[in-house]
Amino acid sequence: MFTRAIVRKPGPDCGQGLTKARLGKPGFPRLMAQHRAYVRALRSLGLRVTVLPEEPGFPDAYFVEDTAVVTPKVAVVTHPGAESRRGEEDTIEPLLAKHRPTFRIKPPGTLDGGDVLMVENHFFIGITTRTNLAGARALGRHLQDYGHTWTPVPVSAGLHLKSSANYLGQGRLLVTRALAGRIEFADFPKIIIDPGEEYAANTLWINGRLLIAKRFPKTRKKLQKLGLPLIELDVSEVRKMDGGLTCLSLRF
Ligand code: CIR
Repeated sequence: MFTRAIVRKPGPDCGQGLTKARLGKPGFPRLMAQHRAYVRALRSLGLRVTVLPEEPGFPDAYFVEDTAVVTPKVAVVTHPGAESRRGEEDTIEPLLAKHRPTFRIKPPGTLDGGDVLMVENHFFIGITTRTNLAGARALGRHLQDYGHTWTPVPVSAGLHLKSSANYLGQGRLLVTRALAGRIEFADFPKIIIDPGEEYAANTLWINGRLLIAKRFPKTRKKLQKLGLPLIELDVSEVRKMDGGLTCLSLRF
């Protein structure tokens, strides 16, 4: 059960962040409107949302998910894989330390929160261009110390693990075809994304409800069949910077 979330406002320098999306620069007013709608959606689900101010000089800082991994028992602040993002985590650490015993990933380990998928007590940690094995092992040790289990998952498509795989509650996963056959996910009932809708894999499950990206009709239809209440949000501007629904918050 999540009760809180932390988000950060995007800044006017949002177009200077990292991206491989080739969808053009985000429109700042539209991005802000989408961000506000996201915060409203989290609040409508009963979460207490802390909205941090923009962080000048860190155009990707509103993707707060990458700065930490928070479980019901422990928080681990990351050492982000992209050099331009290092430092974003410093303002997050004291906020989490109020709620959880808090640890940090140290170099040479690198880790982005977008690579960490929590499935009840188990954590899948994507090994990507942002998260290395040393970072995954360091996180894994902290998780184990608090009674969690974990497995690494090599990821070759998409930016992060959660760009391609997310939790739907009740032991179910939503995955792209690229990850559907992975042995690590073999024991889970899966909904597999249709080719062309890969972006829609980034859904956000919160307390039995699911936030999904607008304009992915095939995925929406599949998810509707689960009987999960869906909340559709427009994240077109977030997508231009390679971000999605999970990236915009830390939930705990
Ligand atoms: C980056 O490349 O780091 C940002 N532009 C996007 C980060 C998205 N974060 C996430 O998926 N957790």
